Amino acid sequence: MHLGLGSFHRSHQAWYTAAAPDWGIAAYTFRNTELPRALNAQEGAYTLRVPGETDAVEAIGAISRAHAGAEVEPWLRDLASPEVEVLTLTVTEAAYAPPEPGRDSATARLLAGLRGRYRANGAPITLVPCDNLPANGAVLRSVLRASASDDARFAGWIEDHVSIVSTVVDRITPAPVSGDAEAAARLSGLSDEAPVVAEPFTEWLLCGSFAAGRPQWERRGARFVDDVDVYAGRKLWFLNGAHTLLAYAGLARGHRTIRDAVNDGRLAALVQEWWDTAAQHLTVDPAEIAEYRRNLLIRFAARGIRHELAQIAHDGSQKIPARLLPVFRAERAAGRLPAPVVFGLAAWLRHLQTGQVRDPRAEELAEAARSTDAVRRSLLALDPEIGADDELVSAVGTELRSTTGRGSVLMPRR
Ligand code: CS2
Repeated sequence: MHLGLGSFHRSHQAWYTAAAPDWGIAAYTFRNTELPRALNAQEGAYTLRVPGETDAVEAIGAISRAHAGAEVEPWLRDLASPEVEVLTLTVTEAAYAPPEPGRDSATARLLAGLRGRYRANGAPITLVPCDNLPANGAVLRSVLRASASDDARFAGWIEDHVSIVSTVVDRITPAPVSGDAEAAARLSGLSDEAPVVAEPFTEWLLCGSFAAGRPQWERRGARFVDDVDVYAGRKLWFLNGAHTLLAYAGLARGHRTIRDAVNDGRLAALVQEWWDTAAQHLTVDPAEIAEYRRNLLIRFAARGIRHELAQIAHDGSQKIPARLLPVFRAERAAGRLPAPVVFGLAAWLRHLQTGQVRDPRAEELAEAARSTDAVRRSLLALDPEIGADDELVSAVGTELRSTTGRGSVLMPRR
């Protein structure tokens, strides 16, 4: 089963599962989108187009059926079935929080589903969180622990029968744009109402044990490793951190896509400075980091991948803590104030001030950004420790106000 049916699931986990014989995916989204209907009309199949030298199109048949948000019954039935041995999740960073009473959420449904399984037969199952959070398995484990703590037996069953695997996932997969279906049809001859476009690069690292069976994802190069933390740092800081910087600074400078932003010399320099800073806190062979950085520049500038900055700018309050703040803390501990983070936070605040913000904490953040002590309040809302750092607060304020020097990066291009 999968929870969080969208383009990324279909370019990543479903693509890996497609090579595993005997496995199929019951895919769920909690949004009531058209996507499940479109997919079911095609028996779950869809095309994945990978622009590149060959512009390859592949038909993927891993999804057996798809369900929209309102379909709670099949969700509970599937999750109670011992035939289901693995549940992968792509629910966004914001979803990893204990459920609030009476509110529907990914964790509320997950908990309801697991409770149903526990009562029905208690068959073991493995959860595979695939969101961009460090130690995503440990985070999900603590959310489940906190949520099930009122029922000791159920909590005990979770400990003994629910494995949680930590992962690092990677494949740049922009939201669909008009023209995708035509392009897929032209190249493949297949008509597809739900096409996906993704870059050629893909990576999946998994760490932990499986309580029951699992698809042979390694057939397509997934790697089972003893420790994912260092890979998580590499991915979240270097790729996602650069994405976040490019998104906020790029929007301020009038760009629309990652490709445009990274082709802007000033922003490219900012990204390099960020990578130099982050590299000091990662215990990875410098040659490997250099290679990773070179590849990222190629991936960001790839033709045929229209990755909108506005999409990446969503949910900043949930993304910045995983992408920029660990390096910030390490730099602070070494007695330094890292300029790229100061700059990134200023660019994020500038973005909040535009009012065009999609974020689970949008209201609170917009309010903070309007107040007289806007910088401190916004940073406090992001993270209390960050907001209490006077030197940072003052540097971010200066950056926001300045129209020369580094601050001019926030100015629209002429
Ligand atoms: C992006 C990611 O939208 C975002 O915030 O940074 O979705 C990114 O494209 C993926 O993590 C790449 O693997």
